[in-house]
Amino acid sequence: MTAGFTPYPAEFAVRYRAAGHWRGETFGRMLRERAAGHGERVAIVDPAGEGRRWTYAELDRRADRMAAGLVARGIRRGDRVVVQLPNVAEFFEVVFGLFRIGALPVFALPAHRYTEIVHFCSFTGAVAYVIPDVDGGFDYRELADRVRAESPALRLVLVAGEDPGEHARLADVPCDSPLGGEFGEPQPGDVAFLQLSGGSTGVPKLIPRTHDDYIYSLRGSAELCGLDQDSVYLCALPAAHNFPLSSPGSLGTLYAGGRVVLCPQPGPETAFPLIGREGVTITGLVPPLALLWLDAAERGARGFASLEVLLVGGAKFSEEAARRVGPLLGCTLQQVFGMAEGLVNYTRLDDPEDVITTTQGRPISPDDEIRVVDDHDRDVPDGTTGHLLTRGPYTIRGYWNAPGHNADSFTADGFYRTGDLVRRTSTGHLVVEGRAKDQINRGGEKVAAEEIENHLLAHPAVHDAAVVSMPDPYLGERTCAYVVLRRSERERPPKVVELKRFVRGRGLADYKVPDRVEFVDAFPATGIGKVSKKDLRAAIATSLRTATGPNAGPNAGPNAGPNAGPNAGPNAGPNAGPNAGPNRKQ
Ligand code: OOB
Repeated sequence: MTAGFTPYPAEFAVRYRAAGHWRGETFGRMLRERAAGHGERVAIVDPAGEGRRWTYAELDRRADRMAAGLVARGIRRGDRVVVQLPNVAEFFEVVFGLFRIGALPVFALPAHRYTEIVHFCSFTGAVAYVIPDVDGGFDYRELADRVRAESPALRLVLVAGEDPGEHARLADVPCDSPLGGEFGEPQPGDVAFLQLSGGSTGVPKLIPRTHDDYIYSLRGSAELCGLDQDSVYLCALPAAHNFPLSSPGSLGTLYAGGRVVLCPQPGPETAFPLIGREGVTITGLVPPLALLWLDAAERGARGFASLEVLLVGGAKFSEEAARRVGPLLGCTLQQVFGMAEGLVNYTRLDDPEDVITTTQGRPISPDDEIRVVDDHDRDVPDGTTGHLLTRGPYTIRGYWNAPGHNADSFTADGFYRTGDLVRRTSTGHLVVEGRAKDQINRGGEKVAAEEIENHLLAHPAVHDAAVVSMPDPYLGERTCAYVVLRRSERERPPKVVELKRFVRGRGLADYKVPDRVEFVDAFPATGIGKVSKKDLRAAIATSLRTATGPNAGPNAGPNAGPNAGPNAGPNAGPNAGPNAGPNRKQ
């Protein structure tokens, strides 16, 4: 068992095993078995460059060689390794190599930058960091130079690509020497990797998932998405995210013995030809991408005829858009409402059309326990909106090394407080009605308000900051930062672009830079004197409606409305009330 991990209580572990959910599988053995059963079948297709097609036997061999090479470079069981790769075949070679030796991948996303990566490395004490050389015009080697200087435990940076700069080439790592027996085999109950939480706190929390629990979630997903050996899954979203990884995702597809096709860009111009060429049968998208695909199909783009199932999740998919999927893409929609912490809900392939288009599905497992409660943790009846709490065979019992957060995020009896507001229908399906957590869901990309507020507060002109969501026809939500300037700065306020540049300059993922900034003299207060984010959300929604009209198209996007200067927002006026005080958060 790994330090920092909250184990499942013994009586639950016994129950989950007895029910056949946890079958004592590990990722290392899973791949070995598939390779033994049908080694000649293609497992991974990476169309980049000359194109690569790895069979199960090839992936298995590569995982072994990578594992041996990593050990030769000093990586040991239980070590953490930050993996930040785009959708390339090496992702699977590295991850399965790490699984084999029981070292834990920490799944960073390609969008993450200095601040996030330094946090992942220092918080986990990572000994290695795996990156591409350049991807999407960004040089990850330079990022790694800076990260390394800040991360004492980091001994090794491995670069997938020809020119590793100051670092080592990933391609030079694999070797043939057999693994020494001293490593033992990872156990099914061991933590397999650390996922990232969407987060609502100052820094992202890490999610420890075990072989047993994660394999159950992807086996269950694969079954109810109808995967088999003939399935071809297009990995269009970033491979390391929980949705394309396990719902049913690439790992669910490999479990079922199917084929994973890596898509370098998720837009229809790249994805449709690839679907056509590879005979893709199933894929998963966030709502904004699904909208792009639908629009492309409506304009006459073709190539997706082989597609049988489209999963949409990560953020709420509107009923209107959901109803367009069948007619335009000719496939069955499956809504997915999941979370890296565990619980995943799906509409079923044979659900009635209305259920598929108006709900976000029901849990994978009969042993997923769902509670919908009021503000005092009292259960509310079906049909009433409340807070979603959940416990089950693939939902974590605690974040990694975070006792303080765990006390807030879990009930005493182990239910995870999802922060989502849902309603349960009489059929047991869940409808997501909103969110109680302080997070903005920017088309599936999660932005923790507090994290961005802390970056804004670091600006010398900023006295206080409150980040809220604003409605957006394309992404669903975007971020709006309300800012109170220091009194001395109000005569000559900084420009909005300057504040954005400042936040970006702090080195964080681009999607976290506020889409809009509004200056106010004070924040509206709740009855007990806290910042009323509800009022701020209402204010920006009203101001957008008046500025852009009800028919504002999808491009009325970031700052498309007039970013009226200081004093444009609520409570504009000279009386900085009780909430004008600094609000620095930890
Ligand atoms: C997925 O995972 P995360 O960890 O990035 O985000 C989880 C949160 C949920 O708590 C919920 O707030 C939101 O994302 N969410 C949805 C949703 N699916 C996720 N909100 C409304 N409707 C949906 N369909 O986003 C994730 C993980 C596995 C599968 C799918 C998505």
